[in-house]
Amino acid sequence: MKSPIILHTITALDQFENDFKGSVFRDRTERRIALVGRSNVGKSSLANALLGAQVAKVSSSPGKTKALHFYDWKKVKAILVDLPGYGFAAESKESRDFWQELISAYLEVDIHLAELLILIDSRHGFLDKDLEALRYFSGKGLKFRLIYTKWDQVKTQSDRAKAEKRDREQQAEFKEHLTSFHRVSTQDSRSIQLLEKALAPTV
Ligand SMILES: Nc1nc2c(ncn2[C@@H]2O[C@H](COP(=O)(O)OP(=O)(O)O)[C@@H](O)[C@H]2O)c(=O)[nH]1
Ligand SMILES: [Mg+2]
Repeated sequence: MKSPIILHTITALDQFENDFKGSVFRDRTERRIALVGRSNVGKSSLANALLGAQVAKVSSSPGKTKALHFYDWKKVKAILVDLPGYGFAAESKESRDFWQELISAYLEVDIHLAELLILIDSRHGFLDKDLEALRYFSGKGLKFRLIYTKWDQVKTQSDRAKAEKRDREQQAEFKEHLTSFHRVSTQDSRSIQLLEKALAPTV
């Protein structure tokens, strides 16, 4: 049975117009909180941790299907949007173009987008694909939070200090667009709670 948390899925460009006008999103004025990141960065795992349910598929091999998944995140009165991932190793130009088309179609149509969370692997910091995406979103004038995932995998004090220094340096280019950053691990429920707190409604 389909979980009531799962609201909708979009996989094709021609879905946007009808779906956003139609019954799925009619009267759905909740804030949208969107997650985006490189394939395998831990997006589905974070979505599940935040939603408190195993609704997003977690896999060790990067999926090639590009889709937008919409989840009802009642606890913070929002709709969590799992945007398509980018940059898996064997990605073609067609696939990259399709990612941009899906994202730009979404940004155009969803007037309730309130939060953009860009996920970065704590072990690596910004990779080329992340920089491309960060420049794409800042070019659109969007603000975002950075979510450093898999923080449990950066184990020693010295590695953590190095990562923190690297992140500070890398963030400089985006300081006008960056509203906050968070280090999370699905193994550390406190880190998930802190992120949830930052995303809770302010009114
Ligand atoms: N150690 C650790 N592994 C994680 C964490 N988050 C995700 N993973 C693992 O990273 C892999 C990719 O996760 P997934 O959520 O499917 O990434 P997605 O492709 O971005 O949706 C899976 O094997 C997850 O179990 C984390 O916080 N810590
Ligand atoms: Mg995923």
